[in-house]
Amino acid sequence: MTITITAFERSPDGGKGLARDTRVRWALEEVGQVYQVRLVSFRAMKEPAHLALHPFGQIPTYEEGDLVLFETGAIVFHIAERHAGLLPVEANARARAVSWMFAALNTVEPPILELGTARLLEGDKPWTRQRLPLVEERIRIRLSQLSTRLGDADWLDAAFSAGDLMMVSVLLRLRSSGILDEFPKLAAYVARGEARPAYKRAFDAQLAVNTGKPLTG
Ligand code: GTB
Repeated sequence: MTITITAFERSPDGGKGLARDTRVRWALEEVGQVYQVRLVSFRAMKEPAHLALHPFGQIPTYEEGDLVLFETGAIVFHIAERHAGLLPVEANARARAVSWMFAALNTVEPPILELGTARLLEGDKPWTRQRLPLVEERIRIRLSQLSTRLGDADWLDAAFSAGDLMMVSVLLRLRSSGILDEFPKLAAYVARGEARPAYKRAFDAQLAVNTGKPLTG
């Protein structure tokens, strides 16, 4: 069955791979699923046709036959459940990998998103100078805990899983802040994720959309 996802017609990051379609592309590449992409403008996202797919008028969405999904957590979980390669077969290891997916989205990503909000949307507010260090400190606490747990391992729980895919995707949002580099084990962990051939294919595909340059090779 054809899989179609939606992505920004032009991502505000110009193709740095930070928009959330990249993590869905990455999951599809990891499991070897071919997919199509429908590009949507900011205006089209708020129109009825797209709102029927995504109640909050956002990207990405995922369509497969009569199944329509939104929320990258649900989409990546669906892909991982249906295809081999992103979740361990052993039941307990599988449950732990799912825990890491939730941890990425519910525990690590929120303070990282707060930093983006504080800088981009509230940067001109008089209280931002006082607030920023508090937000950054909350991120450092989480990264310190995560780094301790990761230790010298390559991945969070033995083999690479959808939990790592989600965690690396979330941490990538931090790179431009410099905070990630304060945690060398996590910076190396993210680099390992980015070095995966499936990630590179996903990244190149979104870059091609955002630079208008066709994929080669
Ligand atoms: N919780 C949802 C999920 O995980 O699927 C969040 C989806 C979401 O935030 N989508 C964003 C969106 O559609 C795009 S990814 N925004 C448009 C809107 O809400 O009107 C967030 C994003 C956007 C841009 C950058 N960037 O340029 O760096 C990074 C991340």
